[in-house]
Amino acid sequence: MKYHFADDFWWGSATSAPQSEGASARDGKSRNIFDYWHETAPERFHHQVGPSEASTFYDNFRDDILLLKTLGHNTFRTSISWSRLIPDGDGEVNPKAVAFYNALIDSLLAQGITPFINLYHFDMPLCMQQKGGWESRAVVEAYARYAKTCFTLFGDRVTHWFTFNEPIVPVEAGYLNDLHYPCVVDFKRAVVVAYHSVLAHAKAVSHFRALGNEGTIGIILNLSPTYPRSTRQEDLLAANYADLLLNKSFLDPVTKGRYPQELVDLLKANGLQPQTKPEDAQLIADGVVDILGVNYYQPRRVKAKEGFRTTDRVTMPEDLFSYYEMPGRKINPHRGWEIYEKGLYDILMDLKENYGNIPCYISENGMGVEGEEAFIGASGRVEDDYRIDFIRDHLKWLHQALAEGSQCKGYHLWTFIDCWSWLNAYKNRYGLVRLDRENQRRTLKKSGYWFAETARQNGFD
Ligand code: BGP
Repeated sequence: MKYHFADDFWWGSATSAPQSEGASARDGKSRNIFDYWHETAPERFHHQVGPSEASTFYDNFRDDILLLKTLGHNTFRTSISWSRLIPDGDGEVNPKAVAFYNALIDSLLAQGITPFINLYHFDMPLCMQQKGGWESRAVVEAYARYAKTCFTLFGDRVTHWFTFNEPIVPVEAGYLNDLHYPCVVDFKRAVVVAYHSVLAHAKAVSHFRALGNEGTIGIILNLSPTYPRSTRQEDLLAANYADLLLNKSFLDPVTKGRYPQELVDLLKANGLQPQTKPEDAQLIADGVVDILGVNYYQPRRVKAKEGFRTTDRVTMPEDLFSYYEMPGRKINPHRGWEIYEKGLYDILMDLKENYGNIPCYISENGMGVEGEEAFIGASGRVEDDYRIDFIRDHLKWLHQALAEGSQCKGYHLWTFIDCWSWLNAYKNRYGLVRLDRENQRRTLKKSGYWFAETARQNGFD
C-alpha cells in the first residue's frame, strides 16, 4: 500500500455538543449564548434554525455510535456542554446530564471507540456571559471548577481530554468581527478575552494534573499558516503579525508556557496589554499540554495594509495586515474556501521544527458543501467524490510529514453526520453521513464507505 499509517493511528471524526445534541432546553440544560442569540436575533441568521434543531444526538447517540463503528472509527471527539452539566455555570451538577454523558462514554467504549472529550466549543452558558464571559476572572474560576468536575466524574474512563476548541474564534468572531454573540468590536477587550481563555485553559490543566488521572490533556487550535503575498518587507511583516495574533497568541503559551516577547511588546506599545496578576506567569508555564489538536481548513493569504507604517498606532488587527485572494488558488466550488492541502504539512513541519515536535493530531479537517442534494445518486446515496479527493489529498501531505518525523498521531474529519453550524445552520454539509432533516434519517455517503475502508486497512493506494 502506497500510503500506509501506523497500526495505532487514530481514525475518527469530530463534532461538538451544541452542534449535534439538540434537546437544548430539556432535562435541566440552561441556555448557552448560541441558544439565546438564535432566539433573540433570528433576523441575523436569515431566520435559519438554531441549535435546538441539531441532529438529535442526545436521543439517538446509541444508534449513532453503531454508525461510527460502521465507519471504521477507533476514536471520536465530541464536547461536554457546560450549560447542560452545570446549568447555573458555577453550582449544582445536573444528574440527568451526568447520566447522559456516562451513557455516551460507556457506549463508545463498548464499541472499542476511544472518546476524545473537549470541554468548551464556543458555548458559554448564558448566565456566565451575563457575568462578563471571558472578560471576567470569576468566569475563569467557574470554568476551572467545571473542568475539574468533568475530570472527577468521567476521568475513570476518559483518557483524552481537551480544554478548548479553537479559542481564537470567540476572540475574533465575538470581540473583533461582529460575527458571534456578544458582537463586540474592540481590540482591547478581545485581548482580555484571549488572555483569560489561556488562564482558564492553564487552570484546567493544573486540576487535571493534581487529580493524577490517567491520560493526556491537550487543547485544539485552528492553526492557519499565514503566507505573505510577496517577499516585500511590508508583506513579510504583515504575515508575521497575522501569525503572532492568530496562531502564536495561543500556540506559544500552551506549548512553551509563555507568550512570544514580540507579541507582548506589540500589545504594550499600543496600550493593549491585559491586566495580569503575579501568579499568572507560573500558571501559564504549568499549563503546557501533552498533546495538541490541530484544526486545518484553509490558509490565510496576507498582505500589508495599504500605506501602513510600523510607527502607526494600532487600534484593530486590520491595521497590521489584511487578506487577499491569491490568483490561481484552488477553490472549493461548493463553498468558496481555498483548498491548499500542503498547508497541513507546513503546520506539522512548523510544530516539528519550532515547537519541539510536540505530539499532535489533526482534530478537524473537512469540506463543507452547499446544495449537496444535487449529488444524490440513483441509489439515494450522496456521491461525494470531491470529499474523498479532499481527504485523500490532505492525508497524503500528512503522510509526507510523518515520513519526515512529525509526531502526528491521527486524523479526525469534520464531521460525522451533517451537523448544525453557528451561522449557516445546515447550509454547508460536511458529514460522512447525510442527515435528512425531514425524518432524521442517516445515510452513509460514498465518502463514508471510503473512510471506513481507509481506516480499516490503515491507508490507501
Ligand atoms: C470549525 C469549528 C466547527 C465547525 C467547522 C466548520 O471552526 O470548530 O465547530 O463548525 O469549523 O465551519 P462552518 O460550520 O462554519 O462551516
